[in-house]
Amino acid sequence: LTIEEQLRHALERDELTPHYQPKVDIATGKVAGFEVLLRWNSPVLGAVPPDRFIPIAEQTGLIVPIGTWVLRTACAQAGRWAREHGIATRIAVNLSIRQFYQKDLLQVIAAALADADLAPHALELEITESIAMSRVDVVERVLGGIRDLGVELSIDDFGTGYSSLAYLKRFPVQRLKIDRAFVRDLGRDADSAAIVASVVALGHGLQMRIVAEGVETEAQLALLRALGCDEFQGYLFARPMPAAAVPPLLLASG
Ligand code: G
Ligand code: G
Ligand code: G
Ligand code: NA
Ligand code: MN
Repeated sequence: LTIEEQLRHALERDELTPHYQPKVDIATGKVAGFEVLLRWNSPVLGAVPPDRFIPIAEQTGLIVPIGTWVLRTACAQAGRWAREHGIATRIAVNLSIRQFYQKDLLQVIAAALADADLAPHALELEITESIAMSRVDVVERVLGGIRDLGVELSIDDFGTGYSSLAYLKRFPVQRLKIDRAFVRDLGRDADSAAIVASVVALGHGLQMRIVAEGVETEAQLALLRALGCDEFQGYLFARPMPAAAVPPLLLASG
């Protein structure tokens, strides 16, 4: 049986689970938010990693219903955390380019927030540079609409695509996430430190916060702090975790 056939039934069979990975404010050490990362446990195929099934979901269009479900589930979860545990945090949901071209995307986002009773600024959407570089009229309508809802935006995997900051300046983006390839090579090659320093300088010049992803060592974190990054995410602090692990983590970390 193929991944595609199994994926078609994964939603209705309740095989998909969002996990949550903390983003930490480098200056205060406090958890600033969580990225939502999907996990698929298929009874037929076992645990299938997202870098295998997300591309198939994108090719087949299944990412549209799956993406809507992730958005609604994560918003509902954050709404419950707020009501039941007094947790005010930000959740970041990945948005693929297929969803970006979905005609009712803005209504889907607005309904997810309303049904979850979640404040718009508690939601962030992570888009890739390819989205930001798409047809300019669509980009301005959709990103402008997301901004008008009060939802935040970040550019994911920054530095791996073709966007220029001059172009990004026109979009209502609050954060840039430096791709983990640059973080991995920090301290190993001088070029990666130079790239991180440039992204920080230009991003800060555009009033954006800089998030480093894939941080695994104290040495990387020390370099990122010295280079002026604002937030980090990575195994050094925590791996993506099931929702039930989030309230205890926040209680323990103050
Ligand atoms: O969790 P992991 O680092 O293995 O994720 C691998 C890839 O899958 C990353 O590019 C991540 O952005 C993507 N991914 C994980 N969950 C989602 C999701 O809910 N929606 C989309 N569009 N991509 C996701
Ligand atoms: O699929 P839908 O009818 O919602 O698409 C809305 C518009 O966006 C259509 O004009 C369609 O051709 C266009 N579109 C859909 N997907 C893509 C894409 O991946 N890239 C670009 N550039 N346009 C797309
Ligand atoms: O493309 P995107 O940035 O959404 O991908 C995030 C992916 O990075 C997820 O699959 C997540 O599991 C993974 N990830 C998160 N932290 C680390 C880390 O410290 N090291 C590595 N190698 N991967 C990480
Ligand atoms: Na992401
Ligand atoms: Mn990324």
